[in-house]
Amino acid sequence: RLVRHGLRWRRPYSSIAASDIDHFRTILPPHAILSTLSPSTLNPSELDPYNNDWMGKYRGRATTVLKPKTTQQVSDIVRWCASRDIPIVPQGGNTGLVGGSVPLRDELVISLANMNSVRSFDPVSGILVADAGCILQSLTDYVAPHNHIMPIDLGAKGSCHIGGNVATNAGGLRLLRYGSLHGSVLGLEVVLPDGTILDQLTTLRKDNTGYDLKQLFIGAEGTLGIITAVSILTPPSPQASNNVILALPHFDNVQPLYRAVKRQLSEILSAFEYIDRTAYDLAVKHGQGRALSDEEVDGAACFVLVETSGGRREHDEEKLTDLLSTLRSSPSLWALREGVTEAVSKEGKAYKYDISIPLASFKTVVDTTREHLRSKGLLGEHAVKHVMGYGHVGDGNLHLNIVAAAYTQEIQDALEPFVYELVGKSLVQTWHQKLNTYVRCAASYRGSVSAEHGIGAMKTHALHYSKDDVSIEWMKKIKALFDPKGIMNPGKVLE
Ligand code: FAD
Ligand code: 2HG
Ligand code: ZN
Repeated sequence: RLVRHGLRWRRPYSSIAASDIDHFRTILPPHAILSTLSPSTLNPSELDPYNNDWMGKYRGRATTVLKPKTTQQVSDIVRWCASRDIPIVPQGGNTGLVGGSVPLRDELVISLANMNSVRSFDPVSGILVADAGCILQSLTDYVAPHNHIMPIDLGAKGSCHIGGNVATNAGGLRLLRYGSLHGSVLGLEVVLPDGTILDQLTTLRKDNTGYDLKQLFIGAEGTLGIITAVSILTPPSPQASNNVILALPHFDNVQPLYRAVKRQLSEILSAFEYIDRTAYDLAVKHGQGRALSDEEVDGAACFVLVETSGGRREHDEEKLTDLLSTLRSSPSLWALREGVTEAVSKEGKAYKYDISIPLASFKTVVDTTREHLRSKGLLGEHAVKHVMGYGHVGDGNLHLNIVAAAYTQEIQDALEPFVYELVGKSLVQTWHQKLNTYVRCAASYRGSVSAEHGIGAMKTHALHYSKDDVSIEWMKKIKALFDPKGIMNPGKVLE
């Protein structure tokens, strides 16, 4: 019996059996195998951290989690799974926000958490080679005494893995300055879906020897293979860093401010982040960072956080002071911005739309979504509590968050495809006052339905809003080429 899989047919998946656990015992020590299958005495709740995502939105039914320590062990496990048609979910820190890191059914979870050693660091070139399971913060701490920083920073740094960052091509708070991981990742080691080890762990800055295969795994969300090690370029630590938060009376102030800031700060500008008033109030309510004084926030519609990173403190401060009449420098300003996601999760259940749209439309998209939910009667303490926007202005990336009392089908149906149609390139249906009827008009912002978090399980059905049929067909061909059995993170990225 065969089942349809993208462009081809494949054998149905197998569930893990006790005999598979016996085989895994020949590869891994007992403590690296967590399984509820007989004869184990493991309590199923011990697998909850691996089966549930960070938002509490997606829940898998994995019976078994394996925690290999070496690349060879990963390879041996994957080879066995390929021979048995056992589907696999690679898992890093499980901080992903699109349901990519947890099983949809009873897939095998391979956690990279035990692969957490630095393999090498060259303080001259700044090139770091690390196991995929190294936590981002631990790598930041590792390179700090050598006066280097990681080229990526994000609110989940205390839990997310460098392998997970690469697999999601995470953007974060430093992208404006250091660019995307497609630029700073120099090499990868990957276990392919048949168990073969692809060694592209080069530490070369330049290597134009044909197709750059590693790029395919950056942002593939574990659908093409398991990243086991990463070679990454770390920039020198800035000698001076300043940050300042600005309370703005109108959203219309953001765009001219961004232009002025870019012009006046030029090379020392390292971040320009946006938080609307609702997001700010929520971050303060849930104790993220230091609140500004009542006087400072009086009449503020939104806030921007500007960071400079440069070579000479006096020079940078002078530039900033020239630009701004009041300067407040404090690490807790970043805590406030980074803490919005956590505050949102403390407030309720979040529907997250991570979108690329023109900066000028940030507020319109938030307001339009709020009004849409209001028109459906869904705004209120027991349904949608808040609609807010924050994100990375410099990258044109808005995080539209809708915070509800609970995840419900009604809210979900109200939001999708509404938000995707607003953002993507399909037709939208709008009410035409004069004609007194609905009209279909060409949308909208031709934006991206996933700027930095990925597609995961959440947006497979929405991929076509940002990718045309030809692109999706070639993505499917690439997937089929690397993973003909479709065992690697099934149901993620591609339907
Ligand atoms: P996981 O969540 O475990 O996995 C994510 C995906 O990658 C899954 O599809 C998984 O299968 C795959 N994967 C994981 N490890 C591997 C591997 N070794 N090989 C192959 N595939 C793998 N994202 C941003 O882009 N910018 C932000 O600013 C940002 N801030 C965040 C703040 C908070 C508080 C939280 C909770 C999340 C944030 N995120 C952000 C989401 C972001 O995607 C993740 O935090 C991070 O990149 C995922 O890393 P992880 O190790 O937790 O991966
Ligand atoms: C951020 O920029 C993250 O803080 C998370 O990408 C965004 O919670 C979100 O929607
Ligand atoms: Zn973000």
